[in-house]
Amino acid sequence: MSTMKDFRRVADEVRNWGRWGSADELGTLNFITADKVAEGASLAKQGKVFPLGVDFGSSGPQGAFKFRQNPVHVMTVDGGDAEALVKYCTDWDINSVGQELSGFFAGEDNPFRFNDDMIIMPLQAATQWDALSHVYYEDKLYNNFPADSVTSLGAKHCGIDKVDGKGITSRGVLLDVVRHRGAELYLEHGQTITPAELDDVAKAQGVTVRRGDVVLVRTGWWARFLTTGAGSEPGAGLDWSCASWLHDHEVAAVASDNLMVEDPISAVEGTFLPMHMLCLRDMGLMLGEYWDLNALAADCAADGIYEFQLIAPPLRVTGAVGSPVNPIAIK
Ligand code: UVW
Repeated sequence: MSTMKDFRRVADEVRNWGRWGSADELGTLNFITADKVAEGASLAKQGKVFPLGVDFGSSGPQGAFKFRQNPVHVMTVDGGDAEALVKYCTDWDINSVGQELSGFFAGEDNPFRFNDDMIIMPLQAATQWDALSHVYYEDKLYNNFPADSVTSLGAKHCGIDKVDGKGITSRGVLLDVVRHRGAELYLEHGQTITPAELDDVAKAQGVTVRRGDVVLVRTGWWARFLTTGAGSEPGAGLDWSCASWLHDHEVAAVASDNLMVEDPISAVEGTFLPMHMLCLRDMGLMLGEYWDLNALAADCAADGIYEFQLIAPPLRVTGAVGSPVNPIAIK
């Protein structure tokens, strides 16, 4: 078990505050230069597309942890309303310009009908990016911004809306730890992934992790969830020391198919999610969770190509500390 003293030493080593200026809110996304974007795009050679997002619905992985629920999807207009709209819409002031357009929505001689819906959900409910403002400690966010600048109005600094200019698109690299270990479906809890193993997997796959890459680590958690529906199973994740590996490789962002990227049971005595603290607050490195890497992994194993163009733009939710995303890998 590591101590908070070990943690603080690593935090001092990996901290990127000031590296891209005192106003920077992009963190390691700064490693994604124009050349890097072009390098990523050059990897889309075969026209194969892999959507990496999971379903946003009532059968998602949330619920076990009381502060997060699965998405609630509600129809606000559906086929059941069609008759009522025809019958009553001329009496309803259903648009801001009033009667003039109400016949547009429905009418006995007008065939036009429509459906509308809305969704209520935590932004962290399914496939997501953690913004840099998601996790902090000792009253500081990334780049020395005060933690109390995240208020009930949202994140003034390091919100997910701040990274919009980056796309996010780069070279993606899959590190398939499940396949490397010869596991059937997934890694059991306790089988933590170390920095040395990340190097071994990359070497065995014949791929090099370079500056500005988005690294995807497959643990099999999502495949396991699809068979059990157990959203609270910890599964395996990265050991907290992988923060130094990500720092040394100048990775732009990291994502995984599990619920927290890192091992949910902390190996640093007296704290929780130490890698979150190091990545989000000290390094300024975004974390992606609940990414479905199964189809991509099967294809990489088949053709031996573990690099691809990755396109994963978050929603521009003003001041949000995270965002749903539907990432796409293209080979
Ligand atoms: C927490 O559980 C706080 O964070 P995440 O969703 O990033 O795992």
